[in-house]
Amino acid sequence: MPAPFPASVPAPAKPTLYSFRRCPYAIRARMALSYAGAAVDICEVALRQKPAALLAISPKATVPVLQLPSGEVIDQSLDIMAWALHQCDPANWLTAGNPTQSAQAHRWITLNDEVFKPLLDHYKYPARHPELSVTEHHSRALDAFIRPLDAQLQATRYLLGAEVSLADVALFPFVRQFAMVDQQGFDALPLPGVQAWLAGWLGSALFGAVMRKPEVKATNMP
Ligand SMILES: N[C@@H](CCC(=O)N[C@@H](CS)C(=O)NCC(=O)O)C(=O)O
Repeated sequence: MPAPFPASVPAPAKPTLYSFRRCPYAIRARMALSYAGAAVDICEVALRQKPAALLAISPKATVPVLQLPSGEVIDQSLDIMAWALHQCDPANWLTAGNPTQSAQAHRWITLNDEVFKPLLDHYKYPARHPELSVTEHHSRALDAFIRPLDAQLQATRYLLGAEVSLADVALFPFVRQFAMVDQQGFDALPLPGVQAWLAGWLGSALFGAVMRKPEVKATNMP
């Protein structure tokens, strides 16, 4: 639930998104905000040195966090996506009016966030999880998530059918990370549905726009 500002933090004139460029949660939030045409200032955060303003409005200190002029703080990526799509959803990513599709989207997102994300972290950082080999971590992520995803994406172009939905946008940044751990190995796997779907997202104008590097501010070097 959006929380009101602590009294000491002034509300910004424009919505401000505290973000980290490569973070999959932040990517999904920026995708939805950009698609919705929401005018947002992006504040790129160094995760090792988070700004005091972010810590003041969201002590849990994860990104993304959206700070609104109204005095609300939205500090979960899915809530930021929902906020954006309630402003404007021209292609009906929310599948409004279709409860079956909404339930399917919810199931995919839960599987991603609660099952796949921990397995992805184990695969990315096997030294922190030495109970299994990297190959075993890879297999677990494949079996629990990537293969079911591939089966769906061989059957339908997007996760819920012929059209893009919230689920596609919420999931692909995590699959991107999985692929990037061993790109050649990923490309060689028999996953035509996931590979084509991921390539489509990575080549999209929307993704290109949200991954643009933040401008480096000019300094007064002598
Ligand atoms: N449930 C949160 C998770 C966000 C999250 O874990 N973000 C990571 C970056 S990818 C983070 O900020 N971690 C805190 C840190 O690294 O200090 C959401 O959906 O927004």
